[in-house]
Amino acid sequence: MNGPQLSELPDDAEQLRPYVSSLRRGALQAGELSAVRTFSQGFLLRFLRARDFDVELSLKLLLNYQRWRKESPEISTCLSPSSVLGLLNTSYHAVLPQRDHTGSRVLVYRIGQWVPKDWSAFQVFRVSLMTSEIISMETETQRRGLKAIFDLEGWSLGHALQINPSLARKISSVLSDSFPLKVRGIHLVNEPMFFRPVFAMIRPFLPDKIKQRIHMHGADFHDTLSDFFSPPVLPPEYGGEGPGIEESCQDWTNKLLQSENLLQQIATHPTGDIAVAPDDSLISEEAETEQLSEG
Ligand code: VIV
Repeated sequence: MNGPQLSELPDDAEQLRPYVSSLRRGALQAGELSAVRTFSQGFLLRFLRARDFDVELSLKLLLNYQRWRKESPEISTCLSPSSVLGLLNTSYHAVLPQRDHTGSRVLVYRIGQWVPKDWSAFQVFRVSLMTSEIISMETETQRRGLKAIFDLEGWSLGHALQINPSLARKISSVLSDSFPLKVRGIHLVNEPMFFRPVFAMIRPFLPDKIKQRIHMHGADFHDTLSDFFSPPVLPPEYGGEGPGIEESCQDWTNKLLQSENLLQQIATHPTGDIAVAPDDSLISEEAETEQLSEG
């Protein structure tokens, strides 16, 4: 039942090489990607790490990611932080400065800050996709995944009306098998009764593994959220001792704005592989060249 321990997974250049080659070969053989010459190793490693180096599952994830992008152009083709600056400036979203005790990234979404008449669900979705693209470049995040906290205080009918079955489908796909990030926890706080019908649209499409990782904390979330996150990780607004949520939102907004060019390149690239060097390049350029000439 249990997969491999993190400590047993390949880690250095020597060990990674055969996995990268084998996924690259699989991708080239897959008919759908035949137009693509090759993928960069940094890009392929995201998929391998997200699936603990199971090459077959990694290939499936890579194909799903490509399919999802194609089927969701209204979301995937415009990853411009400045185009949603008004939303970001309401302190809607932050990636917290500190990882949790397991090394996961912790993301906060304050849904109540989203005014549905000002911003479409597609624009809101794009914010998540931008953040996901950025954090999935981090080796540590590729290994340790993410946890998301959704603050649903202020959830209204106007929000609910924006979520139709097709969008619900797209939400469950990225959560399960269409984006190269391990989703290790989803925490809902302040969810009102009438969030249930929306959740009921998303839930059926989720695999059990993800369903089990969704926690509904309600309005008295302070006691239960602290079972999952230690005080230094969370902002005071969520019962912790870390920096305030507004400050973290501002910092992350700046980080997104600095990534404007990068994100636009990803959005317009046919496969999303813009071959950026990973944050801690593990395989030397030399090794990479060697691999390409392999065939
Ligand atoms: O985008 O790992 C009805 C996560 C999320 C992502 C993406 C990745 C990811 C955890 C989501 C979570 C948020 C891309 C890779 C699915 C975008 C959601 C956008 C919509 C419009 C927000 C509306 C509010 C939701 C609130 C509940 C959602 C949870 C049940 C996930």
